[in-house]
Amino acid sequence: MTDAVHLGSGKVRELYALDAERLLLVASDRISTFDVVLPTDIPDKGRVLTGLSAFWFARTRSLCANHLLALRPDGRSTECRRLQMLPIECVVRGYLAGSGWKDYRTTGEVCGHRLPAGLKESDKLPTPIFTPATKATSGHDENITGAQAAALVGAERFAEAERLSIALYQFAADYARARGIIIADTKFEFGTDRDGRLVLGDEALTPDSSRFWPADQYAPGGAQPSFDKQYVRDFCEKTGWNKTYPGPELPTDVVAGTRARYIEAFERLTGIAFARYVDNPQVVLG
Ligand code: Q0N
Repeated sequence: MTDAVHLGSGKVRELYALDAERLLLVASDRISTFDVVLPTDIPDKGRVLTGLSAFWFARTRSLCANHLLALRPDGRSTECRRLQMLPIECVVRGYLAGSGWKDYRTTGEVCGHRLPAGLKESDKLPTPIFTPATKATSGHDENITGAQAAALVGAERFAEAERLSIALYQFAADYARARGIIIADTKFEFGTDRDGRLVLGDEALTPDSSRFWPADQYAPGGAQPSFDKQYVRDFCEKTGWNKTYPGPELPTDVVAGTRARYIEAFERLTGIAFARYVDNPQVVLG
């Protein structure tokens, strides 16, 4: 890390250049809710997300190439291939939530996909849909139609990104559902390598890039509890916080409960004890 050049920060992650071909992606323990990063960390959250993402990368390599080169012993840093990132967010929705639900309620469509009439909030969709968004440099990503996305990346790239995104989502959603977790939707970021091949980048199929719902509490017709952030959301609602910066400090019981939920998601999905991951992160690659 001594000569790694800091390239940028996400809300909860940092990106460094290692050399011309490699990046270092470091996941912090920061947590955001209602789009605000809170002042209190969730210990091990960065390790949980890094481990989960690496777990999925290892298991989806036959579906789609990805940027993962190595997992560092700290469990929160990954060495990645440096790509040329596409200027779109590749979102797949299997259920009607968030901006998808909002758009459906006002237009009957999501990103140009006409959906059946009469769907309720959080309903399962007849089939997963690809709902691209533009990467907003500040503020919120904006949903766009397939035609708009194809104009940004080219029709052929668009079709390939759509096919790969749906295949990845389908694989992970089926896998997670068998372990009691609904992946309602997820966001992928793809790039191209020097040979022009599409490669999955960023983090993938984590609770930060997806909506994870506890399957045993699934009840369409309203918003669903979040598998990972529900204690945080409930606490924030209770304080009467207006959801603008700065957010509230979290009490120790909310921190502990939230940390336990992240670890539970990791262990349910991977079938690996989190303590084994901390001891040797390579266990998720097997
Ligand atoms: C890249 N972002 C957006 C980390 C995540 N493999 C790559 N090659 C080139 N660029 C990127 C990647 C990746 N992943 C991805 N920015 C650059 C998300 N960032 C925001 C900051 O934290």
